[in-house]
Amino acid sequence: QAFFKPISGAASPSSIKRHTKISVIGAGNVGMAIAQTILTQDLADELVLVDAKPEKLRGEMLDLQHAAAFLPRTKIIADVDYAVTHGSDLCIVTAGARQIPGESRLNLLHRNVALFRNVIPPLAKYSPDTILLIVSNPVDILTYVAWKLSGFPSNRVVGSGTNLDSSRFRFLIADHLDVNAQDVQAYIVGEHGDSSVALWSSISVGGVPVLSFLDKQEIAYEKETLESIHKVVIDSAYEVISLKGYTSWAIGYSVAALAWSILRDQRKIHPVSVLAKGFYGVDGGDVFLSLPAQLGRGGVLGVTNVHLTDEETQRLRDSANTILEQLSQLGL
Ligand code: 6V0
Repeated sequence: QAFFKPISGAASPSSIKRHTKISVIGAGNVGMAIAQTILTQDLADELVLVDAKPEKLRGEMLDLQHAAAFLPRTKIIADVDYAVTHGSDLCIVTAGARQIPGESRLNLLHRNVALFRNVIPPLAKYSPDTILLIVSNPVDILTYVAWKLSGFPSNRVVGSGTNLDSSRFRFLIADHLDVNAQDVQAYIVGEHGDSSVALWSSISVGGVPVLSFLDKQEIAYEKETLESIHKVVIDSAYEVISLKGYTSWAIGYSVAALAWSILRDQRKIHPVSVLAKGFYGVDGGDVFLSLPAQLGRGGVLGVTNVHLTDEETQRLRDSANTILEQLSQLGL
């Protein structure tokens, strides 16, 4: 006898509401921070975890399932077999190899490309209409690799890119000016990493353009302080890793915000890694790097035309060339 006496003719939940399914590949620090943030946001009806380590995977799945009494209802499943991901609306890839002491960045890159050969084709096979959101580093290069290996159109392959760098930037500016970070509009674009480009000319706080305001007030020393903030942003991932061993919370929130914009068709603008050829004078070849892009249910809907100074344009092209140089060593 059923515990619940059904009302005859009542529609099943799947016929009432569209079913949203998110798969997170890699149940490490970053994948689990993303998974738990997604759960708190009532974004998915089904959350799938995939990892290569079955015990760790099952442990993480059970631990999240045990929080069901405190969370919006979400079916949480986990498996080492990619068949479990079938029909996903969004696949978030955080699987990655860790750098071995003394290993070159290039060697690590080759290992991560080999890893992606095991991850991306099955995702594309089981969810041919999915959107791929790549988080594993080096994110711009691996987003390109995912695009190539999936055969998807470029609007359905996006990298988390400098979305996190930009939120660190907004936090530091807000902290310095004693305002709310959500009122700070500021973008870091280009490569997620050392060659990222801060778009100074477009920073505004509550609608006030910061640089021209400082220029009018002739507060030159403030300008220098703001410039030093970009350096702190670049160093901040290294600092967190040296202190706690990895980064997780901020990337978790940052990727969950991207997932929200995509699956809820928010059409919000995020600095994320997209196929940049043809934008802002990037014309050296197919390269993924972060630009302010509009995200919605179709994936990347477009790239906004932020005003860039000549210096910012040049830095963006340099950033593109740095990535292209590494891509040329992959032989894909
Ligand atoms: P981690 O804790 O080592 O987790 C990686 C997970 O991937 C582990 O659980 C592995 O078992 C799993 N894994 C390895 N190979 C496979 C495979 N073939 N299939 C499935 N799973 C596999 O690393 P962490 O979670 O800290 O970082 C994950 C990745 O995110 C790394 O590449 C980081 O560099 C990257 N980050 C990217 C950021 C960004 O802004 N784009 C920010 C932070 C970290």
